[in-house]
Amino acid sequence: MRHEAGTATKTTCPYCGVGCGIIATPRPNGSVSIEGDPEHPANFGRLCSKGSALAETLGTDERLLYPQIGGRRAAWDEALDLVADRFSAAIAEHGPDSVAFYVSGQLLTEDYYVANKLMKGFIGSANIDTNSRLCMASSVAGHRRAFGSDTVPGIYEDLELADLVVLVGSNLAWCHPVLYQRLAAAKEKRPEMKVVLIDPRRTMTADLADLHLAIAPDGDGVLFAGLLLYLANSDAIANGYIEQHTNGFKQALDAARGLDIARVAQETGLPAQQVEAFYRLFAARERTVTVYSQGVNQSALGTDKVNAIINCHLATGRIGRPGMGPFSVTGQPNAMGGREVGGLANMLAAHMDLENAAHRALVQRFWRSPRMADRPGLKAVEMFKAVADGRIRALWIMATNPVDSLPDADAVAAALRDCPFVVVSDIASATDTLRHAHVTLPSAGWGEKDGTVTNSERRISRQRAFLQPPGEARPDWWQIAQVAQRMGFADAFSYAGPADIFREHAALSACENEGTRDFDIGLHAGIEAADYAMMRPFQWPAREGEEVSRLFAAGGFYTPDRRARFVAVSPRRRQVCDTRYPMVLNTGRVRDHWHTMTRTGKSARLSAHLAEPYGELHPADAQRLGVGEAEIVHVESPHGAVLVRALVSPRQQQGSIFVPMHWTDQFCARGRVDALVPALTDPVSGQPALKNVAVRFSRFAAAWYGFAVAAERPRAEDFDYWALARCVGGWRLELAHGAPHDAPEALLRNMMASHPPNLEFIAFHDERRGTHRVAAFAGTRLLGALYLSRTPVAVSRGFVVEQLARAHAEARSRFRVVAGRAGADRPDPGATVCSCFGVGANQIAAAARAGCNSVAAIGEALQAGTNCGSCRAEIRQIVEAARPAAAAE
Ligand SMILES: Nc1nc2c(c(=O)[nH]1)N[C@H]1C(S)=C(S)[C@@H](COP(=O)(O)OP(=O)(O)OC[C@H]3O[C@@H](n4cnc5c(=O)[nH]c(N)nc54)[C@H](O)[C@@H]3O)O[C@H]1N2
Ligand SMILES: Nc1nc2c(c(=O)[nH]1)N[C@H]1C(S)=C(S)[C@@H](COP(=O)(O)OP(=O)(O)OC[C@H]3O[C@@H](n4cnc5c(=O)[nH]c(N)nc54)[C@H](O)[C@@H]3O)O[C@H]1N2
Ligand code: SF4
Ligand SMILES: [Mo]
Repeated sequence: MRHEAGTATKTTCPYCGVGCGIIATPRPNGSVSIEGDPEHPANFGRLCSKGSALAETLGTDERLLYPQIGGRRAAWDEALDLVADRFSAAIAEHGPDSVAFYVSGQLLTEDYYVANKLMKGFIGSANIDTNSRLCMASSVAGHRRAFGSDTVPGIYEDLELADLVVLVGSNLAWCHPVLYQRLAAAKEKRPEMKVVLIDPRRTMTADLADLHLAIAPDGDGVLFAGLLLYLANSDAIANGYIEQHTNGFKQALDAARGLDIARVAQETGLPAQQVEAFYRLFAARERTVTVYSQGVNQSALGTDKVNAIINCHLATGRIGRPGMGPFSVTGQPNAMGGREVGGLANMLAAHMDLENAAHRALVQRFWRSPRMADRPGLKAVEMFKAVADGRIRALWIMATNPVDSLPDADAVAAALRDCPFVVVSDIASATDTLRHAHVTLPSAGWGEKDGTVTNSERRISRQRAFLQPPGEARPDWWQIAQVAQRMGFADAFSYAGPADIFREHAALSACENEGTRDFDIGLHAGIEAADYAMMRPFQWPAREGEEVSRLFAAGGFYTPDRRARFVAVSPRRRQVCDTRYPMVLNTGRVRDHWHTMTRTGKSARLSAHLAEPYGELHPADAQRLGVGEAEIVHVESPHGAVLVRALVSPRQQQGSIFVPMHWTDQFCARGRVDALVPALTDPVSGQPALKNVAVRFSRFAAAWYGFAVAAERPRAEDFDYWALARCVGGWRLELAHGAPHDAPEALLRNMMASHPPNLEFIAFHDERRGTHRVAAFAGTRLLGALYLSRTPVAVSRGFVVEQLARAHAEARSRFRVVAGRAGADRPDPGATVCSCFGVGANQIAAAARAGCNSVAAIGEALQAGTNCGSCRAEIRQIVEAARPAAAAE
């Protein structure tokens, strides 16, 4: 369905697993208005910075528009025929296990369902795995070990109803911002509610925490096993629940033996009083929710960590009741949907088990398929090893960017380079993975395609189209179905649209279910296209005549005896460092970017918050290695290296360096952090350990540093360090280089994409100090400016960036550009904090010094923090830092 300008469409955000409802309204001028949907039960109208900026990412520049074969434009028919032929040929010659699909939690459920059906039921291999392996696999495995099914028992409201919320390895403020805001609002209403944060770093989420445990990397298993022991000796223990609904309590307790508070403190690097304070809080508060995310999952001990947490909830019977439960928050918008359709190599469709012969028979009957995979396929990391050693001869990658996001990422690139046939379906025209594609398929993106996604609380919502796909882009489900038809499976893949697929998926979930499987959306098994179009968000299970929002309060687990299983985890902490690689590399996310930045990198607003790859390290480590603030550091492991900006901060633990996962070869010289990460996985879940990597770092000896802006994308590839970001009116560029530079004017000229005849340079040189500033104007327009210095360049980025969009008729205004500073009449706004209103740190600090002594007061004075609210924690920090200064004035 296509909409006229002015028609509002209800849809769901394509970023994180909170799954916020959005109202999108195309405007007559071609832009789109994006608002939170006040009726959506995930967000009730709120949106975070990324959701609010969605309109800025919808432009058709940098989009794939046509299929390509070997880099030349091809017709859809030719490309699809080729994919089908090459897959069929590989299967005929080397068997079904010689081909693979690597898919994504960013596919819609309908896309995912079709991909899984083709691979498992028609090709007859289980070689379909997903980037959710890097994301949720340990939670899935932990759920299945404990509950017998991959079930998230609780709902978002539980975070608001709880008396204690424990956040483990979750930077909720930046990664699930709307859920964080719901929690923050609930805590403001009920200040007696407590929040504990368990994270080696003091993240912005600590802003809300009454207690922050800066745990040693991978210490969580020990902490929660010790908690189990503590709970067993407290009033919190729920003997009735344990007896009636669980097995294995005694063994779990035995495994934790000896973990008294002193031992736990020693193993986790935490002060004993902190451990005790946490244990006491947990024991005393029945309404407890433990939220966990990648600090738990992305570990070689990930599944054990998950079960150590779940054990504590089972032992206290705090599960499935209001305000209680273990809560794995999912990362991607459809991580849950992918699990529901069986998109992981070790699962079948509709939460059925690949290892279960009855389940296999049921699904095969339902699909009327010629064959059925009967053993688990290759999990992501193994899959790429199999690509490397030639076992996989044809690979189709959809909606993920493995050359950046898989561990040992340089080896992944090499494997793709050598693979005989690689197909990539994406929306972006240039990614590090697309470089290796033999066939490139242009997908319809968010706002252009229809389907469903499931959020962290099991809520299924519609994504709806409100724009025409650009060029010849087509939805992913269509691409897969077309290939399936051409491989000879026309009957089973002749879907007219996503409604057809959803209906089939719903019917399979209910097929011979009768309450034996958790995932059941039988209520929608007969849904018509018109009802699908109108479908409102709902939670599963959704059976006829039954409403369930939470599970397991009264047992009813999906194990054979319907009892939950305690898992006897033998807790240990994983220490990875040695004398050669003495530092821990920790990786993760920043507030305003999404993964490999193919979408958020298009937004100037989102790129302003953090504009380059950085390594956050403790002042003591920086000093020890002679690294100054804002210098460049070289971080390396035996697998690879990156160059990142040093961000010296006491929020970071000593001995550890944090590098975000977002920067790729498209945006910087050497920032692909997964090149450093070994391909080491959790033995149960196969999830890679992305957060605890042994590295060393050293200062990069820069001969000079540079900062530049340019109206057109500048050339930067010649420099050792470069990082490119969008800004209003063009691009901004950070530089550093080991060898001396050429004449600054020549340098700037070389970087600039075009050179109109009226180009005019104005420069300032201080040879003695090594400071150079050059600006290039064409008429009144600034086309480029470059600032060079022997130390990190100190011009006002905010000011310089703004000059691209201004007219410079007067000499004075041109000289200011060269100076890189506003006049005294216009103070430097400082680094962007509030991306919605473009308010900088200096402005906030000035307002705080002038008497705005709360986040609310800053909001009234500057608007900062009053739209999406994602920056409120940062504002509070600045206000607090300004307090003593204000008092002294
Ligand atoms: N802004 C933004 N939001 C996102 C995304 C994004 O790209 N950008 N991506 C989405 C996706 S797919 C995901 S999976 C989620 C991830 O959401 P989160 O898991 O919240 O995010 P991360 O930054 O990956 O990691 C969380 C924290 O784990 C901590 N950590 C590291 N090691 C340990 C440890 O041993 N123990 C403990 N307790 N903590 C540890 C890190 O310091 C980090 O602060 O975010 C989603 N939301
Ligand atoms: N070191 C380290 N590595 C990590 C992590 C970490 O914390 N640390 N986190 C891991 C986690 S949790 C995750 S989820 C992954 C994420 O890593 P990736 O999945 O590799 O990252 P994305 O940038 O989200 O890639 C999505 C791709 O799909 C494209 N795309 C967008 N919409 C569509 C569509 O509708 N159809 C198609 N076909 N393509 C589309 C985008 O342009 C982009 O190229 O990274 C993992 N890697
Ligand atoms: S919290 Fe932000 S990124 Fe996540 S779904 Fe909501 S608006 Fe989108
Ligand atoms: Mo993720």
